[in-house]
Amino acid sequence: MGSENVFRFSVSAPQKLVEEFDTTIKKIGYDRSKAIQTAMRSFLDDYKLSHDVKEDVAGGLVIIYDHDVRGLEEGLTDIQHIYQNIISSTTHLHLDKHHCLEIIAVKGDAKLARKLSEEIMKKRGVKQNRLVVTTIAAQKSGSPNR
Ligand code: NI
Repeated sequence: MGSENVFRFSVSAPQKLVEEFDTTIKKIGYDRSKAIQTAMRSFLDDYKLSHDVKEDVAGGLVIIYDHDVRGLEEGLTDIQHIYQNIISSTTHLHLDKHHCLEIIAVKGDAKLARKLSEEIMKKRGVKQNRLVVTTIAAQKSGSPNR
């Protein structure tokens, strides 16, 4: 680590986000550099798992969408029918009057899981979309004690 080159760079962000970020990292004793580095690493890990993996994966796609957007619910159901081969279940939570959260459990081809996620993200009214997966192979080679 000590021999690693360190670069400085500046980042623009909305004031509110920066304030919340600073308040939060203060609580856990991180400075901005450490917190940003941690966030960058976890972003890269997520990206690798959800984009670079070629074998089968298992996990979930968590989406939050605007309940009031006309046709969105039907559109999301249509997409899920197309990808039914990799979807094992869907759980729907009515968050408040205007927002729904859906957890779509996926198991199968990583490429299809990513495509499902991308198709959903394209829909107007989808506010958050997070695909969290692990490789099935990684579990097989994991600790035998579990
Ligand atoms: Ni709902």
